[in-house]
Amino acid sequence: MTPPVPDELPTAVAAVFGLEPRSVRRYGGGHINDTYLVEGSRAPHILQRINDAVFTHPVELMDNVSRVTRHVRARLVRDGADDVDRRVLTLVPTPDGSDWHVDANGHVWRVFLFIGGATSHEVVTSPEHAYRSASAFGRFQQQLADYDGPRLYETIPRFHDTVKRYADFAAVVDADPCGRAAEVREEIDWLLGRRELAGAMLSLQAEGVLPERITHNDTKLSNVLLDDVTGEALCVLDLDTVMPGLCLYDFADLCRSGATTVAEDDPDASKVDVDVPMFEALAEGYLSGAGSALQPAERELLVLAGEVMTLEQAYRFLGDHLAGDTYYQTSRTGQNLDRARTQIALVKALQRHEPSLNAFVAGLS
Ligand code: ADP
Ligand code: GN1
Ligand code: MG
Repeated sequence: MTPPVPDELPTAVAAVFGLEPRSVRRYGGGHINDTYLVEGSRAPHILQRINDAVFTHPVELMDNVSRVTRHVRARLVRDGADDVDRRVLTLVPTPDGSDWHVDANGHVWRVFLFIGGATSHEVVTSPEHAYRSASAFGRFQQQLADYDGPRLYETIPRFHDTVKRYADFAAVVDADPCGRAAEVREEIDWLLGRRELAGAMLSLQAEGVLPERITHNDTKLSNVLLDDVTGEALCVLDLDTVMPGLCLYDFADLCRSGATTVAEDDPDASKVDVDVPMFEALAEGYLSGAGSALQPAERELLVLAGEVMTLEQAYRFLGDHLAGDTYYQTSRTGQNLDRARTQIALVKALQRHEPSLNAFVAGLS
């Protein structure tokens, strides 16, 4: 866990970036970084302290973000897009030209232009919303398909290595540092029984069926901004995990976060089911955005990928609950357990719906 940010520090750091802040307040619903909205005499900006307990090489991470945003910006300009500053994140450097600032305690901060008149939604509101968000992530895949710079750093090595996630989970169950395992034995046993499913994507990658690409890796629906007036999906956010990966992971996390009937931390997992119209809209949207970037084998595995990613998230949430809530930001006791339970219920629901969801995907052109 990173230490809390001292109250006066964000304002001081904003000044380092030359922002002349009048108001600096916490902003957004992310689980990882410390995010602030800075308002003052200049246009609003987003200020973030990178969570260096999660991202242990923040300068490499910033190098990735800089490369990726510049590449996407160049693509947008080349394609004649309007309003480019609202369609890609824009890093704002310090007056001496650095994309980041290191504070006295060694933590790394950065500033982006604030994209106004747009909202990142925690919960998907309509199939149209799902379609647009998914097509933005598909388009992001398409925009990065011709990136030919140096290989991006792996900002979290083996981030979507679900077999390692399984092993890490089994280890924390054994260690049980907070004595919480006995209360969640049923969930633990179910998760430990899913080893084969956990390895499904990695086996296909090892067999050469699934190619490595540059992917976002954290495509939950709150990581895209929708225009408040037109509803258009403007900009993909949260580029900290953009690195080499499988594009199926990107569809899968959309499915996990958007094709469900309840919020990620709903305390009543019995309400979880697949929201079929949302799933359909996500699949159509992602494929329309990614277009020719996807191979037939990738298209055929969308549903399985959704199951694996949701399972991975269940290992991570229940593992964090057992570890004492050290990774994800929480606002109440038991939140990570509730999150884990919704994920388990969603894996089961996706498996129940698998034949019809696969048939739907097969019917898409
Ligand atoms: P985390 O990694 O903690 O999820 P994010 O980078 O996703 O952090 O940012 C958290 C939230 O802040 C986003 O969900 C979004 O609401 C808001 N946000 C981030 N960057 C911008 C931006 N450039 N313009 C407007 N809102 C932003
Ligand atoms: C975290 O950063 P945020 O809140 O968008 C996490 C994702 C999880 C997600 C679950 C770097 O995403 O991997 O899927 O929470 N990001 C990181 O809500 O671990
Ligand atoms: Mg986020």
